[in-house]
Amino acid sequence: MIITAAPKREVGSSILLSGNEAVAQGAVEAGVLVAVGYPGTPSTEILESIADRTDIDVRWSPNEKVALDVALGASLGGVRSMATMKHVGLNVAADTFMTTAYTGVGAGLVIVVADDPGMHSSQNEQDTRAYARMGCVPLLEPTNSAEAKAYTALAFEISEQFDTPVLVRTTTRTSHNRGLVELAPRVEHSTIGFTPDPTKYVMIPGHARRRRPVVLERLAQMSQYAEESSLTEEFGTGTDFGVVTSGISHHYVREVIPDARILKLGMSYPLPIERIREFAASVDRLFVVEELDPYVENDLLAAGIAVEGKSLFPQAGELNPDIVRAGFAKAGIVEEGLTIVPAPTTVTRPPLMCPGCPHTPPYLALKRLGAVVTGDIGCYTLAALEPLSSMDTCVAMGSSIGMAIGMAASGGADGPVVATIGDSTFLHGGIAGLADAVYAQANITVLILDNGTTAMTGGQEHPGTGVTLQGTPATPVDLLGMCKAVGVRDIRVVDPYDLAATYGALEDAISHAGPSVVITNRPCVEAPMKVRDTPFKVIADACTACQACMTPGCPSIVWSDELFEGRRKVVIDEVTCTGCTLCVQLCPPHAIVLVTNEEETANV
Ligand SMILES: Cc1ncc(C[n+]2csc(CCOP(=O)(O)OP(=O)(O)O)c2C)c(N)n1
Repeated sequence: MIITAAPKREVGSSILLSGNEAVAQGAVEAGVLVAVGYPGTPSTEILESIADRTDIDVRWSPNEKVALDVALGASLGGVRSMATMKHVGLNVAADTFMTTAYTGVGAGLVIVVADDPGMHSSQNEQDTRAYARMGCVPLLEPTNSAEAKAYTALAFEISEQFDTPVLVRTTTRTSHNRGLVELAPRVEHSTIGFTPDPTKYVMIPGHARRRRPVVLERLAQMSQYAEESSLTEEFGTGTDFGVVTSGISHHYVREVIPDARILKLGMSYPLPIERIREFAASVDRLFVVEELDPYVENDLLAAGIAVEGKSLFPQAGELNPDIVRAGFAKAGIVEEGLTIVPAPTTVTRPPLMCPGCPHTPPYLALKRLGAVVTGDIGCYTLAALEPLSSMDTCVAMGSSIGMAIGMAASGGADGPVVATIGDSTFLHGGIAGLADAVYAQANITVLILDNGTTAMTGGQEHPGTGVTLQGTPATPVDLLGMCKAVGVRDIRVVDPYDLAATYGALEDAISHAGPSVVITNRPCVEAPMKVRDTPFKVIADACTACQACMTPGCPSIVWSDELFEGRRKVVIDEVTCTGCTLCVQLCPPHAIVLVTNEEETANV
């Protein structure tokens, strides 16, 4: 975990908190005792911001389903509990989620899901409100940090009042924006204990059939709650037009048309449909501004309420004030106006692996070996981009191994099939795939890139790291032992900084009939500790400008102004060079030496 300067939290004070910190604060004040999740942008900081609390059990789980299982178990055990994840995490937890609606809860159970419209750091964009409807689970949507705190605390109350899990949906802007939040004292909720009730908690078909009407009856009660709740708020005046909003869209509308008549939905499932009908009747035209799917819009149309929405405001991507203004201009409500969101003035740079990243050498080797690479999600996904260009697929966490099995079975791959997967992702969703590779005796190699952390999301702990989110030492999962236990017979562990050894290990593994595994074992250079060794430099006179050192795409190596036979020589940025030696190993004229080498002569 990377600890950022935590704001001081004194009861009664108002402090700036991000939406994520505010969600955590709401849970703290509501007396949460177990808070669990799996990292994923934009949700990660929720748990990290309360990891230092000794009165709350704050944990990373290996994946979102396990997190929700843990939170549900704790809730049934009688303590308020919370599970956090990004939107795609709810796909992983969906199996538990859908039936949690049937079991109901013990003490309050809140599931916080952070959507990522615009896919700033996600493999897709999806609207968590669809899950609320599918599961008949209420969903609250804060628009800012103050509401993120208040709604999260309220969600625990709703959960207990209606015996249901409650979803809190944030989006990137509500998760990451900062706003003033007034801090209240924590209200302790000691355990109410576990009350065994197999008809409620053992979802065999006979019991589940009896719970289904309970779920629907509860939904009707919650609809009534939504109609009466102060979570629905009205702003502005006028009868020409009205706007139904939720989440961050609410602020965009107010920014574009400050005095617009607005009905803001704090609870967007179930909808306060009669309240909206009343609002609609009081205006000549009704608009819905919502991010992602036409979820409210379709419900209103189904209820016979005339409304305009996605014909004006896009369904794909994030909204912003300019896009909202353009929609209202198209509708003839406002003039096309000045740009509110200024165009970025930063230089765009392609994403690259870090200098010294231990993921780089294996992909150089895989490229040379002509492998068809089914990749996975993590920092190493950058290998799909130039100059490594050595990943062929990446779909969802843990998919690499199953896809490799299928690719090999298809016979369509023009080269050996290799699945590449990080340690966190392997523990998240890769183990079952590896078991299947053994079961199917698939002719594939699985490359587990063990850098000892969940680097992509900022360096979080996982069951293989030997330490918990709260800093307690833990027994690390033995990846090698696990592969053996699953039944893999051909396993190699290799230091990825040794390019020849890495190439050799992969070449041997590929030539093995049946499933094989290669594990690389260098820690991430950025987290949990910054790994820095003596940097290297280029002896300009010895450089033949062959560009071999450029092939890994190391950001520390840049072109110099000096030419050799018309090609540009290179220099190394000594400040960012980590001393990994990869370029040294690639340099034919041995022109790269340690900066401490006084002689300025090649030493390799
Ligand atoms: C279902 C799901 N949960 C979480 C994420 C966010 N996420 C992307 S990659 C990743 C894990 C990366 O860790 P690892 O596999 O160890 O690779 P590294 O980044 O360390 O190289 C996470 C948590 C996601 N994309 N999908």
